[in-house]
Amino acid sequence: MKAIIALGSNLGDRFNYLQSAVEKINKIKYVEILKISSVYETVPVGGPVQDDYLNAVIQIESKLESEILLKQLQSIEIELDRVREEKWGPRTIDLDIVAIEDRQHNSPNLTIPHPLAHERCFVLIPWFEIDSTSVLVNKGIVANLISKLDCQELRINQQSLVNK
Ligand code: A4P
Ligand code: MG
Repeated sequence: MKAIIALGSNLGDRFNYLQSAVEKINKIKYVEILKISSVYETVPVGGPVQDDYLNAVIQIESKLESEILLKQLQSIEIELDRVREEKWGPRTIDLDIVAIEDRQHNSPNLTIPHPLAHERCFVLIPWFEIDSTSVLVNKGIVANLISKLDCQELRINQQSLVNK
């Protein structure tokens, strides 16, 4: 299955955390990275006053069951110094499953698609960049969702993530 994973960091060496996450995701058994977006500098949405984020999106091919994929991503978050203090608070790395093809999943641990993806420029713009025809199940074409939002504040960062 093809899945979209959103990466975010606003604490410490933000680019390095994103790059390390890419490398660790690529090492998960039965997961292969297919596409990587640019890195975007973004203003925090919600939560306490906090520093700006670097955000990116990757497309992966995953043969894992979705809850197992989530567990793998959460263990990478822990390896990369993630401490859960407050909801939407600053974090070294956040790895969210945005979508898995046109699948829907609702369990106490996992909601797919991610319930806020449709209203977040920092998810939709990098997703559109790597797949301009993408569709968010129940919400519509990503390009149309973007046209309803004000995404002016996103800035492309000059550093690029590499798949190694
Ligand atoms: N969970 C449920 N569905 C999913 C999913 N599709 N992917 C559960 C990942 N996790 C999912 O997440 C809390 C719980 O959500 C997990 O235990 C998992 O079982 P968390 O990562 O521990 O906590 P969180 O990230 O603080 O909460 P949440 O609701 O995931 O927040 P978001 O939606 O990730 O928002 N502004 C900018 N500019 N850029 C950002 O990246 N990120 C956030 C966090 C807020 N503002 C931001 C950004
Ligand atoms: Mg999260």
